[in-house]
Amino acid sequence: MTTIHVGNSSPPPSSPGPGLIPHACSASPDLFLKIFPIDFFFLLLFLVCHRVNKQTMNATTAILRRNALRTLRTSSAPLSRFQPISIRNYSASTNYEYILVSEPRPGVGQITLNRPKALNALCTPLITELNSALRDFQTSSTISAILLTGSERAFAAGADIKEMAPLTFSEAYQNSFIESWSDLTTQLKKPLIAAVSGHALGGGCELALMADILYCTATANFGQPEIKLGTIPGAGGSQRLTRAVGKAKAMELILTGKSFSGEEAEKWGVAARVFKSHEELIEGALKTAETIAGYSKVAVQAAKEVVNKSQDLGLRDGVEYERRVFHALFGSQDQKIGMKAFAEKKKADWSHS
Ligand code: CO8
Repeated sequence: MTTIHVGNSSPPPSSPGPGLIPHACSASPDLFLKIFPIDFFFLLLFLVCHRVNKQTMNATTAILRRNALRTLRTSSAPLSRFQPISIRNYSASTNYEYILVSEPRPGVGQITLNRPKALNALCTPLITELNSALRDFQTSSTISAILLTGSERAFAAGADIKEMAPLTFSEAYQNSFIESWSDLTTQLKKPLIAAVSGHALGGGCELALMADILYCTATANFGQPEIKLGTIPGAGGSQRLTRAVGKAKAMELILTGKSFSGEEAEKWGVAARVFKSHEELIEGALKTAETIAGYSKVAVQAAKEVVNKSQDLGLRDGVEYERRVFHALFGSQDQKIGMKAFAEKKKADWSHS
């Protein structure tokens, strides 16, 4: 696995453009050299002002850059609020405590939940890091598909119970506890594959259900055991699991807190595929991610968008929505490239536009 450097690497400007920091002493030194014989005092004054101004500007630029990086790493704001930022030349994995970030295959970004002592229990800092890594992959020009996984023993054993235990209603309500979790799926435009081995319970099960494609091992342990803790699923479990397995099964699972296996997950349509071992799971998920990364990014984004719309719209509106996006793709270069390549029996060389 190689560590990934994402985003553009344009250095910050060494000095701001005209008008950014207006100053009486910002005129060209040449001009002042011309008037040097006339008034030496003013030249001296200019040089002092110019130097002070430049130092101030450099310091300001450095502060802005530092603050931008800090914001990028800690914010849990929705993805939509994040525009590509030019200051993104850093190793994504070095500063994370609870996740590992890598690019195991061309075009594939991998996030591995890495809090082994707590079976990857989803504490707030872990979710903040996960959001940050997903945002980086979303804005990266080289990443086309994302793999999210945990360890062999646990994908994630739920939200961090010890963190939640003392939380009051007003704290949870006023701070919109876990609201940013759902941004992962609603804002991410690149395909997300969850590879689940071991426990995927409570919030862990919900996180896996947020992915676009779910793969698991036969022995994976899914469940919504919140009822045993005196609460209910809070990150979409009652909605996504019900859509996946139907009301009767979802009701039974959520009301009893009973677990279900990876094999059952595949049989019930929760998982797209099931694998015998952890190694096969990761390899299978990477292959799928690599296949997706080999297609036109425009078409992949559109495909994900229309499938997701089916979850929100009625059939008639959904079909109409799909047709609109289908029509729109005739405006893309990749539709021309793909169809021409087929007719000429060649491999398509996508432009991603
Ligand atoms: N939160 C915090 N710590 C956890 C969690 C968790 N969810 N799960 C496991 N751990 C910790 C244990 O406390 C233990 O720590 P320590 O060694 O310090 O005592 C360590 O992980 C290992 O766990 P076990 O010793 O219990 O390991 P076992 O192999 O015996 O059991 C189980 C594994 C079955 C997974 C067991 O740990 C378990 O039942 N965990 C709790 C599962 C659960 O109830 N999950 C649902 C949590 S509630 C939830 O997710 C609500 C979602 C609401 C929306 C999202 C909100 C953020």
